[in-house]
Amino acid sequence: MKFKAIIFDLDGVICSTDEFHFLAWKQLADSIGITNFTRADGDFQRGVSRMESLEILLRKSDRQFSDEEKLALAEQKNCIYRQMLGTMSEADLSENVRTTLVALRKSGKKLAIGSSSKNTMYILERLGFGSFFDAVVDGNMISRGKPDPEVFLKAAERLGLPPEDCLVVEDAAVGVEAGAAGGFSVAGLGEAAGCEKTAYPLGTFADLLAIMQ
Ligand code: B16
Ligand code: MG
Repeated sequence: MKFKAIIFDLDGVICSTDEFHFLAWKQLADSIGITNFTRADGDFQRGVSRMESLEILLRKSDRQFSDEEKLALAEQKNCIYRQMLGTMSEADLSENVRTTLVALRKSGKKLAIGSSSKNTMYILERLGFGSFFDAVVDGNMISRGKPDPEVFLKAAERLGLPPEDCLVVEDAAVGVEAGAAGGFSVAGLGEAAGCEKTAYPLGTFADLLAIMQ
């Protein structure tokens, strides 16, 4: 048995909150006169922290913003995003993810979350998985965002396991970098499936069952 545990990224792996992120940033962009913020720009925000995501958006503006203004903009975006998260329910967890998580749990694997999001607990609660995971490490608990491995190293530490016993599952290139930098094997979904440092490209979330056998 190669891995004793899995550390999952949240946005883009367990759930599809990435669309809400894009729509909320787009709304913020429009409100400050940035009209050319696209989905392609949104893809660069995958996995990176809220403040770094804001910097990616502000590259499209001619204006300079003070640190105070930036904090206010990030807060404004988060309010819009939280309203969208409020519409989520257990029905928003795909059946594929739900049944795979339950099967992994039954097989005795330890399961953790390693997410950049400061809204992690709120999202897990909305999905009815607030107390499912053995460890949750999120954006509130780290001082360095992905591609730094801090979030995954902390999750492994909380599980009481070394990185080589844990598989990291990611959807973002920065997340794959973070996992590899921490000494983890990485499984990738979506764009992360094609990253050089991804050891296990996934066609679907359920492919994890074969890897973990
Ligand atoms: P928040 P993950 C990341 O979550 C998102 O992919 C990224 O788009 C977002 O900027 C970041 O969380 C921070 O989110 O504003 O909720 O703190 O993919 O690491 O689970
Ligand atoms: Mg992600």
